[in-house]
Amino acid sequence: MARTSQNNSAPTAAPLSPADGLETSTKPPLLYAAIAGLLGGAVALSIGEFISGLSTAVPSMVVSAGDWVIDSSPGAVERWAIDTLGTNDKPALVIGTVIITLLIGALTGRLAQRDHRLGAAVFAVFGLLGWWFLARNPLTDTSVTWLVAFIAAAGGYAAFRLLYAVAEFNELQLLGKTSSGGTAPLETPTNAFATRRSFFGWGGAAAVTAVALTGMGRQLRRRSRVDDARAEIVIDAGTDIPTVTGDLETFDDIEGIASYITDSTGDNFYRIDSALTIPQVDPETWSLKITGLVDNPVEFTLADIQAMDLEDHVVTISCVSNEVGGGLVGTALWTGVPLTKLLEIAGVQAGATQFVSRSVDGWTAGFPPEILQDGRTALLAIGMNGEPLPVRHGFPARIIVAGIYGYVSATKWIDEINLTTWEDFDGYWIPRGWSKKGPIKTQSRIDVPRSRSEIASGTQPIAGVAWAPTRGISLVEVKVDDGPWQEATIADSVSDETWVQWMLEWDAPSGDHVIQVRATDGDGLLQAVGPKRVDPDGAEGWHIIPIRVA
Ligand SMILES: Nc1nc2c(c(=O)[nH]1)N[C@H]1C(S)=C(S)[C@@H](COP(=O)(O)O)O[C@H]1N2
Ligand SMILES: [Mo]
Repeated sequence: MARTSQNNSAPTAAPLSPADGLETSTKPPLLYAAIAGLLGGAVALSIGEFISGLSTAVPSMVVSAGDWVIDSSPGAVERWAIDTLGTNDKPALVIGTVIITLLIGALTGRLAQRDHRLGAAVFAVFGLLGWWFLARNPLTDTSVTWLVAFIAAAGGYAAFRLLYAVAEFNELQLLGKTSSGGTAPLETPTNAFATRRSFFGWGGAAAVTAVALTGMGRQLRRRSRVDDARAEIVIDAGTDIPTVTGDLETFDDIEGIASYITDSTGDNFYRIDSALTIPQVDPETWSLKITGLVDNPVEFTLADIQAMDLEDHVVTISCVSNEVGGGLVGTALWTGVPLTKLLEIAGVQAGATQFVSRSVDGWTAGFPPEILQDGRTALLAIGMNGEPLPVRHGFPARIIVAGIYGYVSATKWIDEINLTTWEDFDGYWIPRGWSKKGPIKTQSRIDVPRSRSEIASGTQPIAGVAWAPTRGISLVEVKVDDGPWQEATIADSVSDETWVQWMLEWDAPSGDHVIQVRATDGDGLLQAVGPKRVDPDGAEGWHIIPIRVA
């Protein structure tokens, strides 16, 4: 298709820029080639999204790629991302993955200008990567990964080739050549845009297809398949939730204080996990295996668990990443089977020095089983505040162990308990720079008045919560400006495994003030003044807030 200098003098050659070399004369301009590649990439991704909407056995390729980024980034980077991007780190990851794919698509267009085989090669690599991201995702049914990746890559490549061919054809026309290569100079100077407009028609169609497939996939996925099944499960919490029944004196009436039992509907109860999409576990087919250093490896269905003697315990759980004064802590009535009971059935061997739990999506946590001997609450929980576990909190079953942080114990969507040795295994967060043992540190928090708020002068409550499960809280003290530490009143709590609400009445004088709180645990140990950052084993420090009294 080489253009000769004679051809070059034809009037129709005018729209071509001088930069177009002899060999590249009928190749689409870079912009068009890049758009073709970008849209091909978009179509490929959207096919993956659509298929993942059709089947729970196929997670989204984009999300799986994001999972890989999370899994392979050092803990510090993941922490940094969570800190800087806040709870937006997950959408940001997904958007980042999409943008990178689109950019690579655009580059593919550029490569294809040189040699079509390069374009095909990039889509082949895309397919391979897509396959690999899917295959390493524990939620994937691996028998279909090849097919999904192939369909996505092939569909994307087909879209790319189509658009590229349209762009190429347009260039031929601009050159006054037929697609068969013959020269047929046009009588009127060709309007380059009019000739190229068909490309935008096809390109628009590809874009609409990609958006529609993605939208349908997301819609299908959103229709959470387990919500209906969950609604049918009744949690027979033998105990009524304290305070709902009014059998406990709490400070729930103080406006702005964290209520003694945290609302677990909606998103009021904090949620922390590494899952880009919340695992949807079918309770009908779910089972929990106990494996490793046990005499009788066992497997329980949900019906097996429900048929056991269930216990109810109010327990405060907290995240090791909770900053001083932070909200990554909550209290609920948990219903479930004591872990000791399950371990008894499995017959734990003497050499077992680590209790590892694993979720359906491959997340893991481990703690020394010897801590269970002090009688603390440790459950395979299936109920939260009298309802089946909310899907975001681990439906159908999770671990709750009083007194240790979530990252070493509280596995949601659990499907395996493995008894092993302390040395033989590290849970998910350990190689990412977090301490292997995670006892919850004593913390206290001022909820009322809000930090940096302005309140009226006169008698005002200073109030909040303090927790040190399983040691309990024996004293909470408040200090205003340079005044003395004053003892706050502590509300009722059901046990030392929960937080306590505390309150101090304050005769607030006008002006700017600083309020501090500190707690002493049930062992008589004063909360550490720190300050210490959250990693590697939990923040330390007294909560201090500035406020203004009008
Ligand atoms: N499967 C799974 N379980 C998990 C996690 C996770 O990332 N994946 N995160 C843990 C952490 S770090 C905490 S603090 C608690 C939080 O439980 P919640 O989201 O129900 O409040 O869940 C734990 N269980
Ligand atoms: Mo956590």
